[in-house]
Amino acid sequence: MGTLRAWLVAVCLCALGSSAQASEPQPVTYRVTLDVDWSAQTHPLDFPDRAHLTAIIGAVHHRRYSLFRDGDTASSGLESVAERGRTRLLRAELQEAADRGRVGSVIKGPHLDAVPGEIVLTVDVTQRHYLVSFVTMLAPSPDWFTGVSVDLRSSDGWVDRLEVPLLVWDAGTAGGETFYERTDDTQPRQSVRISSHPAFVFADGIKPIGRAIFERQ
Ligand SMILES: [Ca+2]
Repeated sequence: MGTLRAWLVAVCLCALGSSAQASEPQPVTYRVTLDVDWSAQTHPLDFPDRAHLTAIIGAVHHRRYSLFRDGDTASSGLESVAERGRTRLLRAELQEAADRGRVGSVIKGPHLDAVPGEIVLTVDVTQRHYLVSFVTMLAPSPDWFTGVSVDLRSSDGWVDRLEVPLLVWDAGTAGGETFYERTDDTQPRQSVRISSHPAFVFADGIKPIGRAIFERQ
């Protein structure tokens, strides 16, 4: 009897072992298309010359990391992207978060020289790092950016397709009421908010500058 019990325990341990192995993170790949329609036709108010989007930067991460969220205070890295389109500081922050296990991988993407236009990225998510966030500066602008932060899990696995609007956000780190104006840093730093600038708010609501489409490969 004792032998049988020992044998059963061994079988159970074995089963646990194989199930643990099966749940090891297996990357799932998404193609991400940023379909940017921002133009003088869609957003005529004060539409700036040489409007463009700076290089994409972001991360695949879990919920203990946040790149931007309504009401949060921008990190120095996000400030640097939103005001100058510079990614070096945010890359360092993402690396530190990666060292702590909160970020699985850093997302880097091209800039968009002129709008409207399209950017295509490929991102790999895992069971551990299932959130995707990235940002890019609206340029020129004081501290305005667009980006997304999405959860790609579904009730039974992974979503096949997800489409989210590219809203314009104000990082709350600099003043300025026009695309060309940037006043000193706001003190204290204000919250990250969806922009209420009239260039993006219409009678029927906020108009995004495009959409991001996630397609499982
Ligand atoms: Ca601002």
